Amino acid sequence: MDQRYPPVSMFGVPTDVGAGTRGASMGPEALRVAGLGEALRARGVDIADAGDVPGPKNPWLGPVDGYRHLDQVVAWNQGVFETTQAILRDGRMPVMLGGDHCLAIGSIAAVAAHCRREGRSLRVLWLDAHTDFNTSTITPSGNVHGMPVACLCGIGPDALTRIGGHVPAIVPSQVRQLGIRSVDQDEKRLVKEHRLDIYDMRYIDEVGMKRAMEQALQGLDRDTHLHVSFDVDILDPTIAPGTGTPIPGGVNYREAQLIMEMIADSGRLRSLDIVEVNPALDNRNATAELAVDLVESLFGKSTLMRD
Ligand code: HAR
Ligand code: MN
Ligand code: MN
Ligand code: MN
Repeated sequence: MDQRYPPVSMFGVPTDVGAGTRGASMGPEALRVAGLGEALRARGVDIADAGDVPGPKNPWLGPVDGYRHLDQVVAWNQGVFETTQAILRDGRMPVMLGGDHCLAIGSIAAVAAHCRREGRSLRVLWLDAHTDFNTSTITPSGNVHGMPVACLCGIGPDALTRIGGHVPAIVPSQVRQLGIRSVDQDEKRLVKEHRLDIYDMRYIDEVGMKRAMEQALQGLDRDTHLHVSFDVDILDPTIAPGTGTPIPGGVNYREAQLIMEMIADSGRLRSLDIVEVNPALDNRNATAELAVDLVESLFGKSTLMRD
């Protein structure tokens, strides 16, 4: 077994209650069918599949007080929180298979609580086309997958901000966001106000992915727990069409590989979300297969001559 990585437990969260398009609920099976477990096992990673977290069905209703399906979003996130916490307590690395991105509230709240208990610093690398920093008053949609970063930073409904017990679960200075190219008007004001560290596509075009990633990973030390929240819509829709809110101008295949390889090289990866894979919109599971390919690189598979 590969000693560079702690043993891994992946688990599915088959829901799209936080999304504006149905289908991300099928993401966990798509990632399994694409061979995620087998690919990591072949790399020498000790990986177990803990099955799926249960939760309520998607009632598919409009917003109430600025949120769609808040009760269901809370129920799913409580399940994610408990499962993530149990995996961390076992000394294993949680890999959450979403599901839409609202589920990162539960996973990151559990990771933050774990780091607080162990006195370790936490860095969150948010790979996404979107900043996901909306609130009930500024959201254009009411979809909670547009709000998880704000909730984790203490801005949101009590039922979500308090999931991990400590409010806020994290502070903006622990977060780096990469690949950003779609931010709503008021959301833009809010991320600036809270000084989020954002490496948007314009910045990546200008300085290059290598430099952007060096900056995003700057300041990690031996004790840092690195959480990667991988929203597949960071990828360009031409290579990753299977996602609910595709935005043109995303990262290409080589850039995506470099992101993953540089994270692997840091040696600090300790938890992971893979979210927003929507098989109903995909082309023969291409997006799930690409996600698996990239996660192999995240676990140290170099695509060129460095193995
Ligand atoms: N900003 C938009 C909204 O809040 C779209 C959010 C889409 N979010 C995701 N996750 N797909 O990043 O409605
Ligand atoms: Mn630990
Ligand atoms: Mn997202
Ligand atoms: Mn997104």
